[in-house]
Amino acid sequence: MKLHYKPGACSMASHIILNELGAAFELDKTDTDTGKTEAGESFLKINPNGYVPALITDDGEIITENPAVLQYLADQSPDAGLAPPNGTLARIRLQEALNFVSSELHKSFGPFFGGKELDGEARKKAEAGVVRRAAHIEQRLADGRTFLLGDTFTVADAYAFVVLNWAAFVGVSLAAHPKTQAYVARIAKRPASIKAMVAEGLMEQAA
Ligand SMILES: N[C@@H](CCC(=O)N[C@@H](CS)C(=O)NCC(=O)O)C(=O)O
Repeated sequence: MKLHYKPGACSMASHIILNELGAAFELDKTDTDTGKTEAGESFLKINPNGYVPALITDDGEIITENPAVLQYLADQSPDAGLAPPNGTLARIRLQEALNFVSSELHKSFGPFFGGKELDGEARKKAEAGVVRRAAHIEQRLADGRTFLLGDTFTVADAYAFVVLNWAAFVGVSLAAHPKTQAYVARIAKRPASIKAMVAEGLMEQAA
């Protein structure tokens, strides 16, 4: 398998899951600005939308869109338990969580990555948008559960972790949501997360 990624971007969720699974994979650091893969090919031929992640399977299929890529990966090794079995209510709950992360939480960061400096009212509004969506994560964790669906880590947690981690990067405080902060710190300590962050150049390898 080959994962087209950008350091620290949402594609890191799939990178973490590949590590969790101990799968054999290659990485291609793709430049979405120039539209070129690491090998210098046109990325638009792989994903006409021009964004990561894009996963090339061992059969040569191209899979895009975070919720689809993540579920595909989880289904390669069902025994790893990174997604509940298809056809169960638990799987629907996973899809509910993935869609929330994708279309609400992830998109709430859009204004910070729009290429324009945010100041004054625009910044306040953008910060409030992130904090409002993070409140939903806080509610999910209110009963003391470790992860979004309960006590088992799933692909939705990898995706939520990567997105929530952007808060620190763009300078949005999640102090109003202490359980969410602890959740992010917990997932950051997983060996699969550390390995992905080191490989993507976000942190140094511990001595
Ligand atoms: N709907 C897409 C969104 C993916 C996305 O937003 N990717 C960002 C990185 S987090 C990206 O590649 N942006 C570069 C661009 O759009 O040119 C998905 O869920 O996979």
